[in-house]
Amino acid sequence: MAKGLIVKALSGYYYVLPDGEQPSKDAFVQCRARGIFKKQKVSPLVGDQVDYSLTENGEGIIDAIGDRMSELIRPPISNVELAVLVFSVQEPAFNVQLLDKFLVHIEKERLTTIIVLTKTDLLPEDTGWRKEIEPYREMGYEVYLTSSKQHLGVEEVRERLTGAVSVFAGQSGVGKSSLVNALLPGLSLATDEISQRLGRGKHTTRHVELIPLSGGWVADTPGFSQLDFTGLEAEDLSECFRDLHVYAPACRFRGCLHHKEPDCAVRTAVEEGKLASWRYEHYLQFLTEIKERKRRY
Ligand SMILES: Nc1nc2c(ncn2[C@@H]2O[C@H](COP(=O)(O)OP(=O)(O)OP(=O)(O)O)[C@@H](O)[C@H]2O)c(=O)[nH]1
Ligand SMILES: [Mg+2]
Ligand SMILES: [Zn+2]
Repeated sequence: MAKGLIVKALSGYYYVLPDGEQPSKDAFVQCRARGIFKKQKVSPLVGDQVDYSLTENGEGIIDAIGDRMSELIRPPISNVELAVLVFSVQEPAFNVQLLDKFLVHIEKERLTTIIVLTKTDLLPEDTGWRKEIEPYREMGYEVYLTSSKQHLGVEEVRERLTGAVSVFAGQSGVGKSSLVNALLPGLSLATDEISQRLGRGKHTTRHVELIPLSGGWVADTPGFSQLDFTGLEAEDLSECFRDLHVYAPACRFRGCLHHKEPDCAVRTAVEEGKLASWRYEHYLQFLTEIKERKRRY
């Protein structure tokens, strides 16, 4: 039995880099997963450390999956330490509500998050997004402004990713693959224009893939438009809003949902202008979504 790392999943195959080998096209072993995984309802993920054995036809079979340090459902990947949330300032337009949703998703997994804004060349002068992103810096998120087209901010992102295992996540068409290409001259991941009619990307990237980058790995992933709150309980939502959560310990009730409960310190903070009301509104919208999901099942 041999050990390795799943670096790519595509059409039922897993591409495993054997431990101790340098990544190159010939180094990867094309593997299938044992049927037992399906029965147990687990599927191997890119990022998994696995045990595999070679079959007669030269293919591999994944026999066992190592313990996961972290696991994301969207994009499907395990064992990353850093999530890079990618948003374009335009095409598609920057959307703070979606950013808050992504942040909940990532905070829930307790991953470190950085925010990368792309396509700054499309809006050279200040048109709102600069003001919209500022509060996130104040919340403690690192924010990077980039243009892959003009190679702006790319070196700063590279420096941050050095030595880490990170995943790019974001809507289709925001420029994830373009940024990975800019980080790695010589690489040519497929990219495509967004649909002008729909104002969004065409889901150009179809699979998750770990790509070696300065002593670490970076995963390019397919863009997604929908995110739900599967696996998140209403009581756990406020922890995913850093700025809001600092007020929670002062609420009268433990388990306060910061909605209609009396003596809620979060609501007071909003009334006193200490907490941004738009953040609180997003919190309430997501809370409603979680409650409605419960009602449906
Ligand atoms: N002007 C400008 N266009 C960019 C920039 N980065 C990417 N684009 C364009 O945006 C479009 C989408 O880029 P992709 O890299 O394919 O986007 P993606 O996020 O990988 O999309 P999916 O794979 O569908 O999730 C392409 O036409 C790129 O050329 C940039 O910095 N400036
Ligand atoms: Mg892509
Ligand atoms: Zn409260």
